[in-house]
Amino acid sequence: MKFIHVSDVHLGIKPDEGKPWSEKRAQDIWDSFAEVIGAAVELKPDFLLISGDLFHAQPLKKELREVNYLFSRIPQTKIILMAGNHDYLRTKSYYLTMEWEENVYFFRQEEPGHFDFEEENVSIYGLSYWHREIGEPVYDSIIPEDRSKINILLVHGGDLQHIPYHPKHILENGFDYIAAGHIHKGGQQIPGRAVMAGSLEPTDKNDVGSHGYWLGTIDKEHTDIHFHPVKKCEYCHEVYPVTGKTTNFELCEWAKTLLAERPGYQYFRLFLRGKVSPDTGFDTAKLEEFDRVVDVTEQLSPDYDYEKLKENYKDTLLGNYIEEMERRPQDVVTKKALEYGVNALLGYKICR
Ligand SMILES: [Mn+2]
Repeated sequence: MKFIHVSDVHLGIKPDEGKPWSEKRAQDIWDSFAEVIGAAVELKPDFLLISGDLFHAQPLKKELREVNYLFSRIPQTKIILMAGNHDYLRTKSYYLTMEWEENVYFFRQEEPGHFDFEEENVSIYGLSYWHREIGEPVYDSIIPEDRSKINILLVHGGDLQHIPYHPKHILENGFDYIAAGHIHKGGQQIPGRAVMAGSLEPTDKNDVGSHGYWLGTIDKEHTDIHFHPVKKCEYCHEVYPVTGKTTNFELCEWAKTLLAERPGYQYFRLFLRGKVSPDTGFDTAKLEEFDRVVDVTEQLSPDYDYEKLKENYKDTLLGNYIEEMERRPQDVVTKKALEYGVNALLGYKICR
């Protein structure tokens, strides 16, 4: 049996609000989902598993129509769908009144249920969120009815407020594959058996790394699963090591080179990191005007010459403070306390 596993598409989200490319990113998320459907047209998997948060919020009627149209393009594939914590069901949710294509199987209840597929010898278990949060570990206690089938559990959660679960435990209960979603950084939790799909695309500037969908084959004996990146957007965090000599021109050159060298789908958070004179600041607003620069953060600490300060401020509060701090065990806390204290006594604002 062949399947595509995808999660956390968050249709309807508008990432990087306020940035000139924000609208494009919103459209890209729809296009990426259409790309997954395109892959299904070509590869004809038996199942398309969508592990929750297909929508970023309650879907509009017209949004569901768009999705249903895409589903109609892959009649040979059965689509298994659930609502996650973002698009959780409520009585008036359009999810419930939607007239889905025949190939769509939607978990309507918060109580675990399952769909059986005789021809493929597959049972798929799951539920939909009816609440923003579910703290009980409900997945851990689901037992598949027939162990001779290929039993798959559609999962959305993994943190304390969203159905915490133990992949190993679930597999021991008799499941052959856990198709998980919710955590936006994906990966194989148990190789070939439990996969956190990750969000199809990053939805936040801190979702670094590759995003995409998973293509797998499974039978009772083995699974084979591969990640397929969708390259519409990848956030990268880049650090520039600044010194006392760094200039704004130099930083602009660096950013320009970075943007020219790296592929157009990469977007950047830039960090300026280093020890500089405590009154140094850089023109971060200028860098933030660059295309594909999401934001710029200064992580600067002052390059004090403590020996010199001690000499110049001997027998004053500042001199005594430095001496006292130097008598303490030199761990991270002491060093930070020394730096913050000196900042305060010299009248500088405290650096982050
Ligand atoms: Mn979620």
